[in-house]
Amino acid sequence: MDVDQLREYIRSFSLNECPLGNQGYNRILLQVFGFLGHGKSSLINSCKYALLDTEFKKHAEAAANDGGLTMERKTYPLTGTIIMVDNRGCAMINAFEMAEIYAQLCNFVPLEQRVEWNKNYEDMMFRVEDDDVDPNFTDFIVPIFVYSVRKEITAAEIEEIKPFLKNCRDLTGIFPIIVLTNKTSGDIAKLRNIFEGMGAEEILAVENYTDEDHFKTRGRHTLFLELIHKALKDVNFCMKDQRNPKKERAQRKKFLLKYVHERDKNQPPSQ
Ligand SMILES: Nc1nc2c(ncn2[C@@H]2O[C@H](COP(=O)(O)OP(=O)(O)OP(=O)(O)O)[C@@H](O)[C@H]2O)c(=O)[nH]1
Ligand SMILES: [Mg+2]
Repeated sequence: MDVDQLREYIRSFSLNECPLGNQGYNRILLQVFGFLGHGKSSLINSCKYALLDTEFKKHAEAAANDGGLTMERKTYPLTGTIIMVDNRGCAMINAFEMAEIYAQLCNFVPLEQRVEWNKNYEDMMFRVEDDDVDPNFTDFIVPIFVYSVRKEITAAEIEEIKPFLKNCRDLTGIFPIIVLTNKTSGDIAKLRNIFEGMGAEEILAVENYTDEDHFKTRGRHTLFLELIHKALKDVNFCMKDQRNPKKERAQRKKFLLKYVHERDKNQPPSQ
């Protein structure tokens, strides 16, 4: 598909037209995850730029350095149905931050709110209970994992990313789409291999549109539209099967509480 066809496909995508209808979902959340400063916000800006094709505008604030700029979970609508979510990045994946990442993935962290780390089991349980008051089970979640080619991936990171990707798959039914940013600034082939080795099915290498360089080309626009298109193909594939949004939410809740419980069991008691 060329740029115009991709754009048209994305703009006209409707959950109602999926093989078995919308099955109770009313929007698609493209949830963007990744470590601090790897280009999550810039990816969202790039997707908006490629889709809207007006002047380049920074919708999501991108950091001037590596500093953990995005602290809130913010939404950026691409169309009436498709929304990108800028999740809070983490400095180093550890059990505490990881639980929060899962809470964001599973949609138990309210959108447009600051994300706090370091919750204990009780905090997490209360959060989930609060969410039960007005549960959201109408979002179809597609995970996207961002990693910058500029950063040297470590063996420890690989050990942490691998189970995360698999859990994302189990929780959403979709293996996260990998987006390698800064593609001209490192060994892209090596990183691609590493992610393939972790089971990744779709890997896209991009050079995000940034304040410094937002020179638009057909190839660059196409890649961002292809990313959204791939996500929609995943949605379409999953929607061929009978799904139950309420049951899925219950499963995510069980996973989250079990995860936090296991984590706290392995922590030394606090002083
Ligand atoms: N050259 C180039 N710079 C990029 C690319 N992606 C991001 N950047 C730059 O890298 C810096 C960090 O990017 P952000 O988009 O803020 O990263 P983030 O993952 O949202 O960061 P946090 O919200 O802090 O976790 C910014 O200065 C961006 O302009 C890319 O693909 N190429
Ligand atoms: Mg950000």
